[in-house]
Amino acid sequence: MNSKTLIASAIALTLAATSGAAFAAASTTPTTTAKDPAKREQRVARMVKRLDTDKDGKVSKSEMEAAMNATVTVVDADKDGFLSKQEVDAGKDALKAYRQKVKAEPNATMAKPGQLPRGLIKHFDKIDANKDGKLSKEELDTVADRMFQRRDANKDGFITADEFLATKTKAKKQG
Ligand SMILES: [Ca+2]
Ligand SMILES: [Ca+2]
Ligand SMILES: [Ca+2]
Repeated sequence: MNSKTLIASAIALTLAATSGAAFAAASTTPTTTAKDPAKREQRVARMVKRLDTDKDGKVSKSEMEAAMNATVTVVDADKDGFLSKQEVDAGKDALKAYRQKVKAEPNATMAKPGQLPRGLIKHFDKIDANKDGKLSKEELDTVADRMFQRRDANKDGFITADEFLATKTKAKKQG
């Protein structure tokens, strides 16, 4: 536990207190929703842990890129170095299958891919800057870069769990 985690917990508690008995309900009933702040915090903590390969408690750009590359490698089914629309469509299943494979061989040095960015299908045509119908590494890097900048609220070149939480909350409210 570092101070940032503590601050995040404090914020979550404050939010729960101001929204009535939400916190009490969440801790006593087994039914949890996506809105449960404690649950979301756990999820973010797990994600940071997975991405944070040098274990300094925050996610650097190169750590983010490494995860992105691992994801792209799995999703790029025909291994031509580009992601077609079909590959992106099937990406979620491909990642799921891959994760099961990693689980089955815990000693193998396999990269741990993250999730496909949610907007990848929706914004496929926009991301495909040169309009050749597939996403190149460069095109994906541009997106990853933009994502990183947006999340790195204090612009120190690292994304902390707090910053991940902040962007997630904003995204939720829009939808
Ligand atoms: Ca790190
Ligand atoms: Ca491909
Ligand atoms: Ca392209």
